[in-house]
Amino acid sequence: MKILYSQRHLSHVPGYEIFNGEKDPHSEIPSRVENIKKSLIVNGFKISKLTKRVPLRLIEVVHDKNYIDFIKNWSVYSYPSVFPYNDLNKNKRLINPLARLGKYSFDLYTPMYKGIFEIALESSSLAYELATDIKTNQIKVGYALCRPPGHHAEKAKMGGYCYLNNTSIAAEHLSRDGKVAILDIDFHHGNGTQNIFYDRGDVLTVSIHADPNWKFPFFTGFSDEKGIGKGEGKNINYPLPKGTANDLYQKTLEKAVVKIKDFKPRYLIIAFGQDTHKDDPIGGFKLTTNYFKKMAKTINSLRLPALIVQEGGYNTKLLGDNVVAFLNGFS
Ligand code: SP5
Ligand code: ZN
Repeated sequence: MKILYSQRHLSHVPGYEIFNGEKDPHSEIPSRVENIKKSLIVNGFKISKLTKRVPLRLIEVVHDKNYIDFIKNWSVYSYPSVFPYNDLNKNKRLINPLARLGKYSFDLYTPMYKGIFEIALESSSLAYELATDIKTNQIKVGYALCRPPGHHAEKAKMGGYCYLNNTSIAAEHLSRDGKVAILDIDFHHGNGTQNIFYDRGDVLTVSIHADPNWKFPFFTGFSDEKGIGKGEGKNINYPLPKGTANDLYQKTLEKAVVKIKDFKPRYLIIAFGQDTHKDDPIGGFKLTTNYFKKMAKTINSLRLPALIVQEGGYNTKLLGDNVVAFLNGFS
């Protein structure tokens, strides 16, 4: 198993998130990835350094060109204050920075500042390099220690601590060689990944997550969102209730694995968050560390070349143990 890390994320320190009009401490902090890295080393995993840069033209297939330019050129530390209230000027080039910030965001958890584009790009590059190694048959399994995370970032909107959709960028890259299945096991619905591949028949998106009637991202993740056009039937959501424990999660995961097997993909990408753990501060499921190992075994019964992409998970003390349990179950 090849594991990729870059220290570039250390300079990404969001000051706070805004909840109900108040500043809250930000959950998406550097010690998340640092804790995972430490545990991996202690447990004998080797960590490799990034050597490739994701090409801009690949990002431009996944994300809207104007959205990319907006992130690239932003200059001050900012949170949105207004959001579009109708679609009337959806295609107009809005020039007011407040309008642009609202247009390209969907929450107040994801600050913008100068330099975030290069940091997000480095995070995507980790997933990209491993996807390339999988394409060229150099590895069977890779784990990208991405930060910032990506699965909430839509074609043209950031949110949920995500700017560029690392998982989707890797999926787009792999999809040139054959069908790709994405299994999203972060606690939250992978709305960005769903949005990006919603009309695609060659990329299956499956997400197991907290019921949106209960948790973020609130507006998507319902089971009747099944894809459109060629993508019809190729988006599958499994919303689960508050307090979901190992048993119900396992039953759901087994169903998801059958769907992936039926799709007959060439590659598997796992959007992996540890916020499903029982002691996660912003989750609400009850999965145990031991269960992370069984989860991985169940997924790996597919025996597909697999890219594991780091997404959420906020109990910085336990992230490492949960990742180690999962990777041990995989190899
Ligand atoms: C990648 C990922 O896991 N993103 C998750 C984004 C969800 N953020 C919602 C956090 C809300 C927590 N703040 C509630 C504070 C109550 N005082
Ligand atoms: Zn999450």
